[in-house]
Amino acid sequence: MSTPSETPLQPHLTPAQSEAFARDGFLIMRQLANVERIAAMRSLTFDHLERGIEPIEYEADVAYPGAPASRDAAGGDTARRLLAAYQRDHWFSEWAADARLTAIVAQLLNSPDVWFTPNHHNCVMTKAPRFSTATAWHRDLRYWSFQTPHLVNAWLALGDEHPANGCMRLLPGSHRLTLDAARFDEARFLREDEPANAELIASAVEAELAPGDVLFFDAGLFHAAGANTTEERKLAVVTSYFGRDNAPIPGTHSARAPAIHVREESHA
Ligand SMILES: O=C(O)CCC(=O)C(=O)O
Repeated sequence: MSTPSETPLQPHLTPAQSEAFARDGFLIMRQLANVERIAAMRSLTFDHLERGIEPIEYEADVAYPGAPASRDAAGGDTARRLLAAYQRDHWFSEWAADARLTAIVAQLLNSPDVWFTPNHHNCVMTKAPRFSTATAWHRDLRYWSFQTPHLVNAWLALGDEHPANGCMRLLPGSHRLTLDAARFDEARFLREDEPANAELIASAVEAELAPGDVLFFDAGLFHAAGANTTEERKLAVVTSYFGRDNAPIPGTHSARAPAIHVREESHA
């Protein structure tokens, strides 16, 4: 587990970190959340899973290859995500608006003001042993509707993440690419049988994380993840943000619930 201390309240990215994020589309910051916070969020997650507190997305709902065919099939009641994390408990809403977290997001978005969107991610990923499925290569932005593509996700590990339990896999620099429609399938995943994608997919890196580490990534970055082949659930809290240059397009899913202003210029 992480040490009891957290990083300073207003962490400043080094020029090298800012450049790495611009170039690669992701940045891992270690130990942003402390033991107490991680323990509280883990225990809430297990409690909500145990009590089946909705809204929950089940493996059967995503219908990825290998997923249980329906909620009634074996493993069909395996929770993949606890949705609406922000609304579940103060530990989650405080994390989404945390000063350290949003200070980093502000720098990555180059915006002194930061808004949290409750309409995307806003969840605890609960990748389970046995019935979890792999997630193919995609950009989160593919179904999001914003005025600009400038959004950043923050993926907080509530436990160790590594290839065996299905950690995130990333294609560095892929947020800057424009790709032909022929390289995608109908659900807008990158086609793995398409020779034109081979070199890109071969550039994948694994995001290994320890509890309290945060993977920040551009919502346009291609990423994927494997199934959990271990005996323990893998838990991560995922939140998404945009800055002053952006806003959800009215009338779309991205505008359904109002965005929450989690960082104001006066804090910058
Ligand atoms: O943990 C996973 O399977 C990846 C989830 C993911 O990529 C997403 O929700 O966008």
